[in-house]
Amino acid sequence: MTKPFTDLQAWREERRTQCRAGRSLGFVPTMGALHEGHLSLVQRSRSENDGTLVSIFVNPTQFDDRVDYEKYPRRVDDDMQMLRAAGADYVLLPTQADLYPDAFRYRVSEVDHSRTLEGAHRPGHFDAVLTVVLKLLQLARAERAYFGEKDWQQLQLVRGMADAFFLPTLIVPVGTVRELDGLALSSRNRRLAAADRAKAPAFHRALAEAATPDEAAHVLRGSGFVVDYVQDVDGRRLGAVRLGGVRLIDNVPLNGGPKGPHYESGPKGPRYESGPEGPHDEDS
Ligand code: PAJ
Repeated sequence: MTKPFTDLQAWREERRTQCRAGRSLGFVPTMGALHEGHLSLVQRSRSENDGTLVSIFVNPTQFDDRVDYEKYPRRVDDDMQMLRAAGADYVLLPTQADLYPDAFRYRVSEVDHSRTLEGAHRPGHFDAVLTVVLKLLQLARAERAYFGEKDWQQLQLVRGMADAFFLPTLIVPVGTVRELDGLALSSRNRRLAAADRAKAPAFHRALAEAATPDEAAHVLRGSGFVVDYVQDVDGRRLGAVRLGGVRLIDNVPLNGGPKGPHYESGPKGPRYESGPEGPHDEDS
């Protein structure tokens, strides 16, 4: 059974009861408009914990563009149905007033890596992400929290915050789920016009196949992408592009980097880069 919580106090009471009973919890924070990528995090959490909590909250503070925030897909009924089918135990559905009693006067800042790549193009974005993730982690009181490698920089910053503040929750990375044509699953993909959707797989291909970041950017511009950046950092190639006003981000391991076994769920199903069948080293 999947139990929704709109009342934070009711959830905190529920979690206290679970803690007293010694039940472990895995937590998957999301902004909804769920797809197989999110569900792979739920699946991983279910395999490692007694219970799984998913939160759905479209966090206004992390959108630098008002239109992007307003256009962000909201489909809670569909999400609930998917979470029931995926076997999530609890769903936290906080309101903005619940999560921001301080009206965002209190924030977590990382002053170095958060200002590069995505952070350079979206000022304040990662402060807002870290702030809401800290709030959610405090409410969840989970043993483990699951974050996708799709948002590589976010994952690194969340791990850094957990270390810096001695948070008791282990941050677990989960590999990117892709369409069979290589496009990373994203809630924003639905906003791509048909012609742009047909072009979109070239993004992942260019990141994976070009010899250098410059070459990847050149190939992408030649195919009609607006390139925000392509950069190699610590054995990973990260990129952000825009196609018809829709912004896409992705990243791939560089040669020799950990790729993980591929998993195919069927002819039309998504492809997992690492897991759910892959080796799961919690500290990797
Ligand atoms: P959202 O974009 O909804 O993503 C929720 C989680 O799903 C993130 O950890 C993200 O990396 C993961 N995810 C998204 N697409 C994926 C894919 N194709 N394969 C694997 N994992 C994928 O990221 C956020 O929400 C927000 O910033 C949040 C952390 C919830 C804070 O507001």
